[in-house]
Amino acid sequence: MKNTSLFYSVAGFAALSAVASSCQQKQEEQKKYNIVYIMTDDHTAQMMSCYDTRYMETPNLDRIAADGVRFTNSFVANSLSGPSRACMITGKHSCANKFYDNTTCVFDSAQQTFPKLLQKAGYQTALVGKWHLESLPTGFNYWEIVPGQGDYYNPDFITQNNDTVHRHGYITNLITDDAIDWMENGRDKSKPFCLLIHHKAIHRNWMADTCHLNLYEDKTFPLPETFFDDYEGRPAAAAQEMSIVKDMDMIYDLKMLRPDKQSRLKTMYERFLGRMDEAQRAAWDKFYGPVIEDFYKKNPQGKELAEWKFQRYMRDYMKTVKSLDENVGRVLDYLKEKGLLDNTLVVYTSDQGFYMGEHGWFDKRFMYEESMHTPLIMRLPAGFDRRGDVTELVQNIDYAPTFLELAGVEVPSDIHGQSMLPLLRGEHPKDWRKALYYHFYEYPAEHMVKRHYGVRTDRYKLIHFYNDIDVWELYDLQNDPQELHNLYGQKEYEAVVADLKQQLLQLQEQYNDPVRFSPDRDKE
Ligand code: SGN
Ligand code: CA
Repeated sequence: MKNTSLFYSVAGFAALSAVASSCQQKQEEQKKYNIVYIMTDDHTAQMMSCYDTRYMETPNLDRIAADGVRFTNSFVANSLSGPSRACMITGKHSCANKFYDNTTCVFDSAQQTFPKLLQKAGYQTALVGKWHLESLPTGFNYWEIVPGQGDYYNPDFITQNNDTVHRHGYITNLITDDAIDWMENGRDKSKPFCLLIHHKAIHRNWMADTCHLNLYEDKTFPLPETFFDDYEGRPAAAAQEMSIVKDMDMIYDLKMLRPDKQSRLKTMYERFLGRMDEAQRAAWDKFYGPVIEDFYKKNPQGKELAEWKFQRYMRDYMKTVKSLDENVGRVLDYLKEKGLLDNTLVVYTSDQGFYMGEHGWFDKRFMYEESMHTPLIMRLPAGFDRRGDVTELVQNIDYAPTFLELAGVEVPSDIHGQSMLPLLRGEHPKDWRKALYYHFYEYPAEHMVKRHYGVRTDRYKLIHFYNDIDVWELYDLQNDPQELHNLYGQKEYEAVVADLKQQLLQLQEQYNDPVRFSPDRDKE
């Protein structure tokens, strides 16, 4: 692939000059950009004020967007943690990186990843936080990860010698401490660096830091319009088990612990509480005690209970985001204080989106908007003048080629994604993709979201649910942004469907996905 990074064009020009002195080379070396990539878990754009002002303020995240760009059409390829991380780190869809789901896969750590390629090119690479790919990280000068999903309080970390160490404190603070410590004391400062900060927050069960427990309690949020969705014409949506009303656990998710009450996930919640020290537990009980008492006294039922669950979910989620926002602020302040901001690309994203009550849900997995969409904002280094919104269709497979190109490393031809650098320079390439491919595999499994693949253009979305079902869905995102009306099978959309099926097949062929739609069977 052609190498067009800003660094390289400067370097290429310099190489043409008569004398390429060692002094010049040194200057060029210093020009190499650093990359700070912050990825949270399950943080959805609805809960970031730079995307959505209805719910909460995220001033530090907004700083990134205000000083840089906000992607308005940013999506994942497979809306689940492990698969999403594998797509991101390889720049390839699940069918190529082979990490299809969280439950059966182990990432083949011998395969090509962008940190390995950066490291080979002289970058210092580091990863801290959630990894979730089962095999140990490779391609990093430094790493420290949490086992599996990690814990909110006093968590364990796996260190590079495969030891498990126990740390005291709240997870989001600890991951940030580790990241800043590596930037300050761990790396070779004569080299450019790429640091991946992978937060555990805001994953279920949304346990806030004790200092934030009292926030947002005076706020009441309107139920999303689709909260009581009846899923008409959408059998896969009807079959899920991620409903706030039906599936949210009163004790584990909503924290209504009382000795005489039982729930499916009570033991897990008790295990989480068991990690707290006395002071943390006292602060926790001080806050939740009165909430629990009030809840069981009032004993809400039916719609009143549904509304109560939604409000508690929103508040817990927001409190957990609050820590994140503050800790992103700490990273930005560090970079600023050390004079690194001008030379560093700062990326903030999530491993996928999340439902905040839309369709009545929490969790993700579906190709429907709130889950397939993921926040993506970037603070750009000097030399990149683009500001405001980038509206092109981008996907998490694009991060790897973007970082490689930024670093002046040739992008291997087997990478599926496209470098976003032209977009960051303010260009609107004519050959930019017109359709995105999506494939979700984890079924049967928790939350019971059926297997599906599909294609999304700027206007339409076509989804095929398969395996133990054979159902197609078509949405006109312009007229039906909430995806309530499945138009598949309607005569006036036949041409649209035919066109989308062609695009779908073309993408499945391009990415060599063996599980693909069969046009011949379709004609039967
Ligand atoms: C856990 C959660 C699920 C969640 C998956 C995947 N259950 O299993 O609600 O969908 O993680 O999330 S829990 O009872 O353990 O909280 S992912 O973001 O890691 O893919
Ligand atoms: Ca996740």
